[in-house]
Amino acid sequence: MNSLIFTATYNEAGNIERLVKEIFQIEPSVDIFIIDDNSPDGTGKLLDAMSLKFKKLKVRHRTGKLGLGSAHIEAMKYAVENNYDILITMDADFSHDPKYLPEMLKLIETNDFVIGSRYVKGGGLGYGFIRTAISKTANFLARLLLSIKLKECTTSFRAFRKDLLIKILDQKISSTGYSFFFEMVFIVTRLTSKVSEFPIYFADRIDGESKISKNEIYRGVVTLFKLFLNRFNFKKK
Ligand SMILES: Nc1nc2c(ncn2[C@@H]2O[C@H](COP(=O)(O)OP(=O)(O)OP(=O)(O)O)[C@@H](O)[C@H]2O)c(=O)[nH]1
Ligand SMILES: [Mg+2]
Repeated sequence: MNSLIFTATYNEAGNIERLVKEIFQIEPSVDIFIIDDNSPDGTGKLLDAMSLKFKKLKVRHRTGKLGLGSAHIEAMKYAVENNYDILITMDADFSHDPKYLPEMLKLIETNDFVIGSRYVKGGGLGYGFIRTAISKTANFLARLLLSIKLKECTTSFRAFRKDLLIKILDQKISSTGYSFFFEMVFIVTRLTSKVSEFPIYFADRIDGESKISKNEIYRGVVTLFKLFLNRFNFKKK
């Protein structure tokens, strides 16, 4: 099976080279696709230089910070257009450890969707008190209001099979920012029951700063309530 690993970058110059090297070390058979949103710290230039060395690394540049959700939708389209069987998405800051990739690739053989979970037995996270509380509250509300059975619905360490990606891209997806991640779990769990979560330890970022803004949190709450109001009308296309 040919697999694509995707990550989005915005100011990840301190992480991205090491991440690409580690992924290729752990899973030499995969390709990597990265979308950089014209990072002011030069991540894009670094990626261009790296893609000359690593032929299995493909880089797409966008003109500015167009949002994390929209980058993930582009990655889904890219995976389908280029005929990959599997797409795995992850953050570029080492919160998602590449050591979990072999387990994910194994689990996706028998599932349509796999998510690395901080909230199942054996999982955990390295955030401080406040961010842990925000993350737990967001997951609790999303699960409750959208009746999602998975314990994790916000982190982006995920694997998708191609057939599911095709179905997902047929649906209406309204988020462009961080709320994309729970909206996607909402959509996925309505499209298939072959989903699996496995425990991961989510470390705080190794280098650089957080990009999540108060505005994103506000937009997340609005999206959650919109999806809640629409959930009984969800129709598969
Ligand atoms: N291309 C692109 N990448 C983004 C954008 N926003 C965030 N990212 C990347 O998406 C991933 C997740 O963003 P993070 O800032 O790590 O979000 P977080 O994990 O919630 O917060 P911290 O780990 O505390 O920084 C990282 O690889 C970022 O570089 C964006 O607008 N465009
Ligand atoms: Mg992060």
